Amino acid sequence: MLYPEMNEARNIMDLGGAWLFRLDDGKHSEGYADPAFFDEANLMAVPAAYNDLNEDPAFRSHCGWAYYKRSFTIPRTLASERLVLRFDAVTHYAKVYLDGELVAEHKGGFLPFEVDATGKIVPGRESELIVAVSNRIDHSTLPMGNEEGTAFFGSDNADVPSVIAAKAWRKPVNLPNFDFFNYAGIIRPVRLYTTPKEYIQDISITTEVSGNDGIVSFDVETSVPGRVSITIEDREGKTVAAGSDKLVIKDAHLWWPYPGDPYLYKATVMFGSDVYTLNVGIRTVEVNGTGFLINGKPFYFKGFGKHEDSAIHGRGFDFVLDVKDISMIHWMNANSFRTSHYPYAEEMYDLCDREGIVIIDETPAVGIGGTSEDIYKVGRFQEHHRAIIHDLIKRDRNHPSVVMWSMGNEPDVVTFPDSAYDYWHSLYEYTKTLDKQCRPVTFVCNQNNYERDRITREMDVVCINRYYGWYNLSGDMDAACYALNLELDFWEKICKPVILTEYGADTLPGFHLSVPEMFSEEFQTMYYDRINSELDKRSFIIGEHPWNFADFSTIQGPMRADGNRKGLLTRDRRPKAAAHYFRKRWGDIPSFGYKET
Ligand code: BDP
Repeated sequence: MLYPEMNEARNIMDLGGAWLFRLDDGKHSEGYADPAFFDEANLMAVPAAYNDLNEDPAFRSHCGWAYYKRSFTIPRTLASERLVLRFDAVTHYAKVYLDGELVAEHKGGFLPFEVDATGKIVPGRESELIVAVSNRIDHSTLPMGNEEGTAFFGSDNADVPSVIAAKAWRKPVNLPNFDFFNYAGIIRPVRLYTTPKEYIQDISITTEVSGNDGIVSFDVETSVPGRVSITIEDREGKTVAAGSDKLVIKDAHLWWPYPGDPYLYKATVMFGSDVYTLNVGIRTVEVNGTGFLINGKPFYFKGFGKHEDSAIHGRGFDFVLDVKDISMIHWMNANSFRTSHYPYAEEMYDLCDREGIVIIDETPAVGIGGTSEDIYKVGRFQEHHRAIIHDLIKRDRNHPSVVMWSMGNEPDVVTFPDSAYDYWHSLYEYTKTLDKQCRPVTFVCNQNNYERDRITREMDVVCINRYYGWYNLSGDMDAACYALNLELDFWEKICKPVILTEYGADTLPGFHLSVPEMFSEEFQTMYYDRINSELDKRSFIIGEHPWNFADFSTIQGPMRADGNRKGLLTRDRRPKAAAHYFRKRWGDIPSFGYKET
């Protein structure tokens, strides 16, 4: 799906701002509020997560529907245009009503959807837009919520009669099977954009390198058959290639990750009176033995698992924060991150293309498990998971920064290993069919019985989250390193590239100790130094992603004091001591050829 663009053929109107908003009062049928319901409404910022924008505790703990409303009128001069209403992300389920008519329903909180509103929105006449949003999570949603009555961080004393009774008595609650706050609402921009009546529907590009030349193949979908013409300009604005599908750029500049030059060409696609421009980065990606090659050279991932998370905005789109995060990524001499645990706002991918930051692009399939039964049999998420992978690849396939797809994070793959194998194997094969650039495919596995887990080893790159020294062997870094090495001996025999996609320690900024114990800044630095020394001895380890880039909000519970504190940065992006440690370490580690033998 193409990102909305303003150019000589297309216009954009932003529908962000202060909308009317009300949490469901339990009296409305699933996902519809009549306009009178808004008589007692609050004001709500769009885009933003609604949870932290009101002091009524119901906003944070709400479970179910919430309603947004606004009116608008667009200029009469747009009468001859095609009008498209686009939502970049509504978390997790949306019903959209235009002047009382249901015009769209969308499941999944982190990918865009749009409605052709031509004829429904009449230029010069006021339109009323109501959006019903559900934040409900269960075994049919991704991320997944628990249905057996226990939140991620609470054992809830399963056989205590009074606790059982209280659980049955309380009003419905979301029980996330994942460790980040379930922020909800219209979290990304809402826009109306125009195209000519005959228009470019979609564009997919693939890039190859042949000798010194770059070959860029375009697959352009149009609303009606017709001739497409394409030109490519270099950074100076000079046309370097022209054609209709396969364009050759002589002596091409390749796109290189930071600190190399992330060179971008500008492609202009023309069809009738429609025009769409996009950045094109020419680079190759492949796995070879235990190497991950970008432009044929072995790349070393230095970076993080991240979240879209900040004070007040929650998970709401925040361009200022994204620019700051890119600056901090550069400051720490990192070159990559994983979009843990959901696709991020498209603006971030565009920044990464331009800044040379490499992305492992992850779906919101987090929390698959958490039940005593076989989740692959009792769950109702499978079709949805496929649809997400399909839409994710369609959205992000043209970004040179995206080098690998992650189908999900930490599913249960050991309780029912055969079901897990069948499920993930077929999803892997499906994902492979969708990407013409044939990027590597993976999923990220949790600390488990790696001998029993049959599927992680089948991924193109083995991505493992490990907390030796934190959740197990807590504080004992000698034992932690011993255990880590036993496991790494196992992975060495698998002969695949391995990335440590998560490892970390909760750390309270400003808590200092002379003897480094857990939660102190000294422990966090020592923990990373000890683990990294072991990673450095293994040539098949091709990346290190500490967990997490910054502290972030989670559900309340006995394991979390003011959220997850494993950030190298605080939630407001101030460095802890470990951030300085990594800045130095990564300054000394090249992006290419670090472990070349
Ligand atoms: C990992 C999860 C991540 C958590 C982290 C932790 O992938 O979402 O936040 O553990 O516990 O298992 O800090």
